[in-house]
Amino acid sequence: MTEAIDLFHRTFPEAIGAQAFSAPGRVNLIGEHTDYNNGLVLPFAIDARTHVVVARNELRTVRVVSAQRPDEIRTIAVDRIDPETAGSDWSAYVFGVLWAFADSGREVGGIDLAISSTVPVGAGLSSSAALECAVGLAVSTVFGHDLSLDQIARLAQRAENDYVGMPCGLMDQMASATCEQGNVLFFDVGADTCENIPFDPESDGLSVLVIDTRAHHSLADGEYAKRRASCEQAAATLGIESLRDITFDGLDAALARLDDALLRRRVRHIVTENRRVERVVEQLRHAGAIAIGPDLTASHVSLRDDFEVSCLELDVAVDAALTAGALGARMTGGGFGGSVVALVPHSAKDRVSSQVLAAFAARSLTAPVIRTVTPAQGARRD
Ligand code: GAF
Repeated sequence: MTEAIDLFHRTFPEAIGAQAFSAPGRVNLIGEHTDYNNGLVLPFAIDARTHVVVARNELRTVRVVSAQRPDEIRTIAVDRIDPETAGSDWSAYVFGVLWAFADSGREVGGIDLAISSTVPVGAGLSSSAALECAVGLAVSTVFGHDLSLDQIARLAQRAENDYVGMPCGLMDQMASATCEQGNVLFFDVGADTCENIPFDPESDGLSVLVIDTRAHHSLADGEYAKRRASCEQAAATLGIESLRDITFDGLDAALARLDDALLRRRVRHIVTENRRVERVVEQLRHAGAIAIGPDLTASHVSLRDDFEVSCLELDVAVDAALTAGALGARMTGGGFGGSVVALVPHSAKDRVSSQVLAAFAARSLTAPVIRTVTPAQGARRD
């Protein structure tokens, strides 16, 4: 936060009345690629955050600077923010949020912003949602809209879908905006309900490790959109609104009605993944985190074999973590690179870390970054 405050005052020395906001990255415990199928997800916020310091200006212009590139101020006139001319760099996530406010009939004006972040970019930990939600809360507050965090999440998703051009679901923005410390967020997208479920692996003698493989594949490169299109095609073929409408017991009958083997695999992942989320939620309620490992690992196998969104680095990390004593491990986020989440007994933590590092070194892969994470607070005014 101090970095963003200093950057703001250095860059915009004439500004008065600056305010600070932040929003976190997220790890998804389970429920992958289910959000845009009206399904179930179970993310939690992590204590890596994007900080934004803002003040209104009288120039009817948006000016934004980032600690990563402190000498470049990105500027755009408020009335010229238009998806047709949106660039593809980080400032699009900021301008896109202002566009989403304006496009939904909410008045915005000139604003100066300074940004700094500890959410790693390209690690599958939702750095873009953290930026959008921090900016969304800031814009809502300084222009007097006082939207709920849920509304901010939806505007942030709108920015990403329609301004940046990434057809994501709502999970990441909902997690970054609304998660609560000490809880996972059970978000049923189709029913549009959110429930906080206490998640305290430490009390079960467990840690959650996030292994950032540093294989940074962009979700905007088309594979994510292809997965989404396949799911929509399967739903259309089956004559249903979304794959959420297929129950676990109805899976075999649905698969029998699909000729295309690829679509069958995609559908099987979504339906079994929703089932795994339900089971993990039940386990967290009744048996604690100690019981959820097998479903985490089964989720990875399904994402690897049926949804085909894993990659060598993710598989190596999962396999090494399990061999070294993790109770469960899976890729988290969109895939094609990014991070693995592993549930690890305290006694095996050092062994898991060193064996994952050794497995990467043995294959001459870039060394991963391994962090312990705990469920943190969503977007807030600081
Ligand atoms: C990305 C998307 F942004 C999310 O909406 C979600 O679909 C996820 O991939 C996969 O579960 O993070």
